[in-house]
This record gives sequence, structure tokens and C-alpha cells, in this order.
Amino acid sequence: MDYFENVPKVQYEGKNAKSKYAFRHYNPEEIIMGKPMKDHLRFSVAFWHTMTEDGSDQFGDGTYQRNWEGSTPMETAKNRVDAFFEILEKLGAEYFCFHDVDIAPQGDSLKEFLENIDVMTDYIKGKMDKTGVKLLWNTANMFTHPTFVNGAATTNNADVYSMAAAQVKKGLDVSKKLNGENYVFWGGREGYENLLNTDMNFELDNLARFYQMVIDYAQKIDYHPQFLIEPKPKEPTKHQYDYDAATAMAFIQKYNLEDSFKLNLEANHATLAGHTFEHELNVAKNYNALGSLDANQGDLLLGWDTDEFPTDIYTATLAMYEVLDFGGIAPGGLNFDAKVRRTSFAMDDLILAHIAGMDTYARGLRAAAKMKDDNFFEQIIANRYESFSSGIGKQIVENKEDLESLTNYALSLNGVENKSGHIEHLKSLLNDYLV
Ligand code: XLS
Ligand code: NI
Ligand code: NI
Repeated sequence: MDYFENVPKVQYEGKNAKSKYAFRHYNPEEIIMGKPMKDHLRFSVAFWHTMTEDGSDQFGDGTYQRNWEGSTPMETAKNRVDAFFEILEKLGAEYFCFHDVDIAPQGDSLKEFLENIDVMTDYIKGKMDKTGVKLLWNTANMFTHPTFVNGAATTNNADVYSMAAAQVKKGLDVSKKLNGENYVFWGGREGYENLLNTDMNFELDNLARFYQMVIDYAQKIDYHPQFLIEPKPKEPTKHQYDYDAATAMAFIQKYNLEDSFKLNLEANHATLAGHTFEHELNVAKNYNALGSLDANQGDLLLGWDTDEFPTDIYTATLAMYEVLDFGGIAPGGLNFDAKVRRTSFAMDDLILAHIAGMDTYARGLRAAAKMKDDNFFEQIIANRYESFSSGIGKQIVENKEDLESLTNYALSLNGVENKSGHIEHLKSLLNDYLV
């Protein structure tokens, strides 16, 4: 069955495209800085938002018009996979991501769930072989089911910890089966509600122990996707342990996990943590841990994870600048961890929303490449830190000075002269790259 019969395969038609089902900026094969746009961007569609949601919120019922409901949970699951691969093909997106619960009904027991995962991943593998679409990452959902009310790898309940282990073991088996390039850990319930009953140190030790088991099992089955931790400050847990990139890196370094773990950074999580997206990417870059991106956007007027499709060219440009500066995002990619608004309930909104996101990041890539080409930031930075390139500054960065020698130097000065940052002027120059 054709689920989107009125939607053609989306092509690049340029800025004057007539069809709304066309890319106006994303031209997959166009070479930018030596490689095709599609290889810079490595777009991925998220199974959960795209296939399993209905548009309901705390105040109202679902609104999305969908046509893949079957007569049994397994039939619905298969229909969803069919429709999903149709979307991937129509968009020309080469990657996808999913949680275990997105693709397989949980049934009444862990055993049934694991069996359903086997059946469904066989089915998905068939589709992948036929279409050439690849798995960017999979993950285990250990935050929806009531079992994980007190956390998964940071729970107080050893039986629950074991349930989490079983789900992640299966996740790694699936990653191997489907050639996953990354495997994600987002700890929705890994955090605490109140310190009155929480041993934070114990919980973090257990989390690290869990990750060590993951590394050991990957070794055992000889499959090595890049492991990614996805930071988020809060929601659903009040205080989440992987608060932001810097906090996640402190954890990774404390437990010596840096050889196996990098970060999956999400734009909306960055803003929830009080950072810009580019701040999070910059931090990760500095730790050599820029793994992959959940390319969405939040609403700065709202304090929660709205998971909107990215349409902000400003952020997309600065994010792509960090990606280019890091030397690329592979084996990671740009996953649209985003959902259409409740009011965008038509089937084709799923396609239109992805086109909007892909065009936005294509524009970001183009602008960032031009900025790289012009050495835009390099010049600003070189100029701003000029005092460290010669004289006493050079001595400092070469570690040739100490507090006493610098005191003598400071005493010899006749006051200091600071330079203006000219920040408004720089913002205006940046605007020239965007429009
Ligand atoms: C939720 C997270 C989630 C992860 C995968 O806020 O973004 O969707 O990306 O579990
Ligand atoms: Ni995410
Ligand atoms: Ni999120």
C-alpha cells in the first residue's frame, strides 16, 4: 500500500520551486567543501515522533490523521514500518533511529517483548536491504513503562536494573543485526526527584557499572557502534544526571569511559539547560566528543521539550559551523528528533516538516561553509587574542612565566588598555552570511 500516494519523491528544485514537495535548498549531491551535502548532513528520521504519536497533549486528544492502524498490535507495527520506509524513500533520507518500544509491541512480559523485537527487526532488515537505508542509532526506552518509575541504571531496585540490562543487551544485538552506526543512551529517568532519599554517588557508580557492562558485551559480540550519551537537564526527571554536555563529560571522564562514549546533542535540550545549541557543540568539540545531533528546536517562551522541527537558520548555521570545524559529524548524523505541531495533523505534514528541517540545515551548511572559507571566526578569534601571540602573552602560553615574574611585569606597566569586542558589528557581519 502507498501511504502517501499524493506525495511524489521529493527533489531539489531550487529557490523558485513550484511544488511544495520540493527541496529549495537541500541538494543532496551538490559538493560543498569537497563532499556531497548529504554526507555532511546524514539526515535521519526518528521513528517515534513520526510513526507512533497522535498529537495528544495533557489537555486534549490526538488530532493526527493517520492510516496505518491495523487490527492487531503486530499488524500496526508492520504497517508503520511500511509507511516509515515510504517516508524515508520519498525524502531521500538515508538514516533512521528508533527506540525498542517504537517498533515492537511490549506484550505482557519481557520475554514476549524481546520476541516481538526479533520479529520486527527481521522485517526492518528486509526493508533496509531493499532500500539501502541505514540505521543511525537505536536505543532502549527505559522511561515510559512503570517498571522504571525510580530509574533504570540508576534505580534503587536491583531487579529493575536487571530488566534494563536485558533491554540494552537486546538493543546491542539489534544494533549488530542492523549494522547500527551508533547506540544512544538517553536517561529520561536517570536522575533524582529528592535528595532526601537519594544516594547520588551510589546511583552514578551503578550507572558507570552499567556502561562498563555495555562495553564488555559489545566486545563479546564483536560489534562496536559509537556509544552516545544524550544530555538533558530535566524532564521527565526533575534533576537529570546528564544535565548538559559539560556534566556528561565530567561523568565520562570520572569513570574512564572516554574511549567508548561520545555525546548526542539535542538543540531543545541545550536551551532547556540554559545554553545555546552551538555552546553544547562547542563544549563537545573541545572534548573531542561531538558524536551526533538531535536536530530539533525548542520554543524559548516555553520551559519544556517541545521537539519542534528546526527552522531557525541562525542556530543551524552556528551548529553546522561547529560540525565543519570538528571535521564532520560521521559516524553520527542529524536526526530529526522532532514532531509536527498538534495543528499540523495532515499526513503530508510529516513530509513537509522534514523538508523544512532539511532545507534549514542545508542553508545552515551553506552559510557555515562560506564562513569557514572566509576564515570568519578564525580572524575574529586571532584578533581578539592577539596579545597572546607575542611578547609576554606568548611567554605565558609557552608556560615560561610564573606568578612572581608576572608580578614584576605587571608592576612595570603604566595601566592597561582593553580592546572593544564590537559584538553588534560582528552580529551584523554574521547576518550577511544568513541572507
Ligand atoms: C527526549 C529525548 C529522546 C532521545 C532518545 O527528550 O530527546 O527522544 O533522543 O531516547
Ligand atoms: Ni533526543
Ligand atoms: Ni528531547
